[in-house]
Amino acid sequence: MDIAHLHFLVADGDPIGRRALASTLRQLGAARITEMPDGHTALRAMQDSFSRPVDLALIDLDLHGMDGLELIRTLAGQDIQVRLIVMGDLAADLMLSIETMAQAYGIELLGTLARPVNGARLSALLGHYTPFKAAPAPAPARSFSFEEIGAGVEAGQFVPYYQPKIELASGKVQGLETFARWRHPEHGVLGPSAFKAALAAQHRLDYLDWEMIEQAVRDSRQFQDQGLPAAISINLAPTTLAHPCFLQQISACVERHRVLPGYLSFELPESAVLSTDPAFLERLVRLRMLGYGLAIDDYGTGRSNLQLLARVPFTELKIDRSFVDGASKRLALSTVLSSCLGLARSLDRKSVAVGVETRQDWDLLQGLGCTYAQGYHIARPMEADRFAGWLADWRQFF
Ligand code: G
Ligand code: MN
Repeated sequence: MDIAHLHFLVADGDPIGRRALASTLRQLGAARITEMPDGHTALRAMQDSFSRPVDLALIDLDLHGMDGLELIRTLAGQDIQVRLIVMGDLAADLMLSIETMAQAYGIELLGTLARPVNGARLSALLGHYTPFKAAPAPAPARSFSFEEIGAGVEAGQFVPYYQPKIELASGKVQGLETFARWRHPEHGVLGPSAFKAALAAQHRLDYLDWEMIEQAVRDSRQFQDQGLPAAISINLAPTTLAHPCFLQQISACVERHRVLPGYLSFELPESAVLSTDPAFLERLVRLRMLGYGLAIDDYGTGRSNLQLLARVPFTELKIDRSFVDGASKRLALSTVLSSCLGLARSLDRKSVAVGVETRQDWDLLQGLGCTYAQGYHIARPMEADRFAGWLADWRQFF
């Protein structure tokens, strides 16, 4: 990794340690290093709008004046964009909490370093450096009324996009997850943020869910006829599933398209399965008895506990993107991730990591024994008729 173009700040009260660290950085290729002896001068160096901004600050936790923790809080409060590496001699669990704290403040922490600083470890942390992206232009906040959305559904403008789900151990495509997209004649292809809230406000998420189920089951039949992987996961609003006619309707739908229930699985957000409503649980049990799969989506964002989770008849645990994206670089995330995977394993369910965007995260998941992965690293959601072509490309590599 070339670090010659980066501006480093080394903040350390101990002049000997500070000089040693600066010299290690120079050996690794750093050309511009500012050294500061305490928290206040370090803060000023990062606030300085006249000189070149600091890209990466290595700060000692134990700084005089303003210690490392206070410095992190102050940087967050002032919205200063800088990457940090924190140095200290604290126990691993405390370092982990500091990482978590910094992340919660919105400060990008590349990691923590024990003293004396080890050059190889420092070099590995520098490899995690990514420059700040220019803030993307905010999408025009266009929202549509329930009537406009309804007219779009009636006009057949809502279609499922499919994202492949891959078995990590073999690279095989196990199935596809369905995402609703609105092919708007003027505004292009729109995601759920354009229509979900308006449907939810009218308690009519089921209207769109059923539009997606119908098309997904039809596509599953088509994929089977073409010899393609055809297991499909469908995201459902809990109210869609809880509707008294759901089972009858889904049975009619799969019969009409000649698709076996084993090809379908329904995804429900973690918050929904927290329900202790016996009627809802009965519904889930019936679905499983009929052969459908059941996935807990966004796992890790809610507050389900092991006790409750063990009683829900789910087949797959889908781990929320917030614990997956960047886990290979962050100990705090990978710790949570690996505990989610352990939980799935101990309950004898499959695990799915969503939001896998990099090769590094893919490798980490493979090493941790995750069952399946989805994400931009593999494929973006695509239209049904692009799946066969994508699969042919994918199979060239596996
Ligand atoms: O949180 P939820 O699983 O509902 O998010 C689904 C959305 O995330 C979909 O619209 C899909 O297009 C998008 N998505 C799928 N894979 C990735 C990924 O690897 N990274 C990001 N940022 N989004 C993804
Ligand atoms: Mn999902």
